[in-house]
Parts: sequence; C-alpha cells; structure tokens
Amino acid sequence: MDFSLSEEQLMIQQAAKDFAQSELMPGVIERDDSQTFPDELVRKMGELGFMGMMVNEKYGGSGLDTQAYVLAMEELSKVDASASVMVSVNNSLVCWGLETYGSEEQKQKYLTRLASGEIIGAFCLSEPEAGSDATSQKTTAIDKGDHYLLNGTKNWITNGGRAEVFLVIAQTHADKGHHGINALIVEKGTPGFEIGPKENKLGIRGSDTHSLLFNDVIVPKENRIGADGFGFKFAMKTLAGGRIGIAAQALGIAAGAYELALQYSKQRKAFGTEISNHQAIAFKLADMHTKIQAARLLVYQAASDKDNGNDYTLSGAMAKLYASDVAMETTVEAVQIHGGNGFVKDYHVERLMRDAKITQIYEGTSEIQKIVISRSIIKD
Ligand code: COS
Repeated sequence: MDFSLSEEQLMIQQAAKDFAQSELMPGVIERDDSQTFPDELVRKMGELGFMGMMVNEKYGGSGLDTQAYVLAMEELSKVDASASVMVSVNNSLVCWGLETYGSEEQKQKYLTRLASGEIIGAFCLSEPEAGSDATSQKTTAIDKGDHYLLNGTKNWITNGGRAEVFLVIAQTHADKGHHGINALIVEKGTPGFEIGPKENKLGIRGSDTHSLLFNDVIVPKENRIGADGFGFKFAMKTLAGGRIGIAAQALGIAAGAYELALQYSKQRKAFGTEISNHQAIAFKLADMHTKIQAARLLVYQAASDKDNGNDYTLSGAMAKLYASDVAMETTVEAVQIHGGNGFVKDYHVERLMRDAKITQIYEGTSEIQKIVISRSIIKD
C-alpha cells in the first residue's frame, strides 16, 4: 500500500489549508454563535474548485480524484466543519450522484452549475420516521403520466435553506417496497415546496439545516434519476461514497483539535514547566496522534478503493465508524488538555467537540456502519 501523495494532491491539500486559515478561520466563532454561513464564502470555495472536486471538467468540475477530495476535506474540517459539510454534501452526494446516474440533459442543466459552485445542492433521504430505516419512506411520488406528484416531509436537510437543487427520495410503488422508490430532482421555488424552519443545533451550527415540506409538488418525469424504482439503490450507492467524505471530515475535526492541544501544551505552564512535559498530558497526545493516523489510513484506504474501482462500501463504513469515534474522543481530550480555557469559545476546541458528535450520526449512524460492516464480513 503506497499512500504517497502526488504533486497535484499536495497542491490541493495546501490550497485547502491556506483557504481554511485565511478565509474560514476569521469569523468561525461568530458564525457558530449566530448559526450563519456567508454565501460569499461558498462562492469563494466554488471559485477554488472545492464544490465539484471529482466532477469531470467537461461538466464544470475540477476533475480530481477521491484522494484529493479527502485531503481538502481534512484541511477545511480542521477549522470549520460547517463549511466542510456543505462541501461534502455538494460533492459526494449531489454532484457524484448526478454525474454517475443522471441523464446527459440533467448533467447539462444541473451538474454544471452545481460543480462550479454557482449553486449548491441538497440530498433528501431522512424523514421524521425514516432515518436509519431508510427503506420506510413515507414521502410519496405518485406517477401521474408525464409527472410525479410529490407529498411528504424531509428532515435535517443540510443546505436546506440555500440549495437550488434537491435530490429527493420518495416512494412511488408502495407494493414494491424499496424497489418502488425513486430519486427526483426538485428545484427550489417549485409550487407546493416549502422550506421549514432552520434547526438550532448542538454543532456544525454554521451549516444550514432545515426540514422540507412537499405538498402536491409537480415534478416532471424527466427529473427522475435512473430507471423507475432505482431510487433506493441510488441513495445507498451515493451514501457509500458520502461516508468517505464524512470520515474525512471527522478526521479533520480530530486533527484540528489535536494540533491546537499540542500547541497549547507546549505554551501553557503548570508546576514550573510546560504541561507537555507532564506525562499525563504527553500520553494523551501520544494516544491522539496514533488514533488520528490510524483513522487517516482508513480514510485513504477507502478513497483509494473508490479511485481504483474497487468496492468501497466496507472500507468507507469502517473509515467513518473509526474516524468519527476518534473525532469524538480526541476533541474531548483536547478540551481536557486546555482545562478551563477549553471550556470557553475563544480556544476553538469546545466547538470542535460539539461538531464531532454529528459525524457519529449523519450519513448513517455508527450503529448503521456496524450493520454494513458486519453484513459485509459475514457474507464473505
Ligand atoms: N450499494 C448498493 N446497494 C445497496 C447498498 C449499497 N451500499 N446497501 C444496500 N443496498 C441494497 C441492497 O442490495 C438491497 O437491494 P436488493 O433488495 O435489490 O438486493 C436494498 O438496498 C435494501 O438493502 P437491505 O435489504 O440491506 O435493507 P435494510 O433495510 O436491511 O438496511 C441499511 C439497509 C441499514 C444498510 C440502509 O437502510 C442504510 O444505509 N440506512 C442508513 C441510511 C442513512 O445513511 N441515513 C442517513 C440519511 S442521510 S444524512
């Protein structure tokens, strides 16, 4: 296994690091407080090519591989996980899903604008009663000949209030179970489509999370992605890649907190010396560093599987499961190393600790990842 990075990958990593430090760091605490993320920063990420990193250049993307994408995700997430979740959803769920399974017309109409960051997208699977149990979709898309009539509610949708394009999973043929589910492209502003109130969240507070309400929304047939009944497979295939993005986000949150804790421990003095000289702190740093590197290798393995055309459902689930646990553990330890300062906002680690929690929940909880992993190893 050789994970040495190419010139291009190193360049992307540096560009993401520079952007995170110069553009995301200023105001990150205030954005968390006020629960806002400026459109201006999304536009800049689009200009730098971060919104459609893996999309072919002919559709306005950057034409990069998954490895470059996870490197960028790690760097952005070290500073601002609210920004990186927007990047992750737009790249892995929306753009990848459209490029891989969309028709040429759909790609021309939607993907080109999404990949360049001109507009952003949202992926709408979760419902009030269908999060982990994703086959139990209550949202319906009834076949009316030349269009679908969409009714239902979607919950906790990232980019919900800002997206222009929504990929909505809904049940068309209830008698066929998950084989009767479709994925539809719904545009913002379509009559009957309402954006619900913004969620007031524990973490990633700068990201824009809403419920969505569909009331007799007419969606043209040409907006269905893939064949009739392909929607559940579409969601599963797309989420398998999405989980690599979230694993990289978790890795970044962990690494960001660790870097802050290391730096702090070399400055803060107690009992006459820098606290990094106390074994209680040094051993914490050793554990954090080791676990972060193990998480990084799992993320790189999953990215490499995707880039090399191997199955990445298992490696992506393992990367997400492990990296999100490491994010949680590491950020808690980073707060501990900072002591009282860790508990106040100015030192960033309390925010990273709050942000870490969602990585164990969205795009499949840790328990769902264990279902995916255990089924995969038992069947082999
Ligand atoms: N790639 C392709 N197809 C997949 C797949 C994958 N990674 N995972 C499952 N499928 C397919 C199965 O092959 C099966 O198709 P067939 O019936 O044609 O064989 C179908 O999907 C249903 O799978 P299964 O029978 O395993 O369904 P279950 O209800 O037992 O659960 C899990 C499947 C739990 C893995 C799925 O519901 C899941 O991932 N849930 C979490 C969803 C999620 O991430 N929610 C968060 C929302 S996004 S923030």
